[in-house]
Amino acid sequence: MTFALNDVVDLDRYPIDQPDGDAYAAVVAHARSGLRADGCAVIKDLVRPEGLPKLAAEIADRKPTTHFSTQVINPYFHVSVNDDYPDRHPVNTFLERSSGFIPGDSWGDDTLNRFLFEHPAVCRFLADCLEIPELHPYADPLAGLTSNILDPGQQFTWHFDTNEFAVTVLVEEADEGGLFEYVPNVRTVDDEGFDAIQAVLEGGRDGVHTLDLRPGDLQIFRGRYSLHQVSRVPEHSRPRHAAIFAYTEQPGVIGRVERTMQLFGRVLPEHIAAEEERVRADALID
Ligand SMILES: O=C(O)CCC(=O)C(=O)O
Ligand SMILES: [Fe+2]
Repeated sequence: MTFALNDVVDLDRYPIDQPDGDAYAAVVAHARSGLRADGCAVIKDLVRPEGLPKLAAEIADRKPTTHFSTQVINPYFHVSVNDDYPDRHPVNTFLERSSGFIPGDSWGDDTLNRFLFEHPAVCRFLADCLEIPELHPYADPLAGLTSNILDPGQQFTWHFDTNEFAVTVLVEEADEGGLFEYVPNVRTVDDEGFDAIQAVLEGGRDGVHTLDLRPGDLQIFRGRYSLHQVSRVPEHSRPRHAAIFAYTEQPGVIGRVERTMQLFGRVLPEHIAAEEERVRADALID
């Protein structure tokens, strides 16, 4: 099966394959202003309506391969108490993350989701939005292309990402809940912002933005500095499905064993090899 970019991206409205054009410059300027202001940009209806059912069907077909793991985590994905900090502190505040991920190795090369994720024009466009020279699909075989699944009753609680940025296409929305919420730049490189974070973890709404994301919208998000969550999908709602595209500025990056186990419940030989490579690079005697 071969695809054309226009099958999935609304190139009439967003000609992301024509980087020299005025329309391209306009959408990049829109994304940059959002990213500069609060680390978040939304391109409404980037996916054309005809492409959406195909993305949705691919996710539904692979849903049985979702790795669900209910964990009680702090915003840094840790699960155990740290006695160096007080009880009432973000490091020692643990909330439920009960969503799951469809892993990267569930998607064949012939899927529209992968086609969109890896398309060179999409990578070029995203790099321009993010004001970086280039970006590459994250080479991690499990964490590169995923789908985040929130079934009824589930939530993805407040956290920071380890990646500098993430790209999401909402594919199926919940009838209620399942909202992406974030606190822009609640921490910076030199300020952890613990007090503001703790207030949000305790239910405070100061500084919380709720995104109006609809199926077909593309979101670019800098999740390392902005605390964020996907709110709980109630039991009576349909599930929420999002395609998540991870990229890196350098080619060939592979995730760490520990985080991979946490998110996917397993690792592949590539992860082990990359870990050994790291050890070798750091230690002088081989
Ligand atoms: O599903 C989403 O919209 C984003 C989920 C998220 O924050 C993550 O995967 O780190
Ligand atoms: Fe996240």
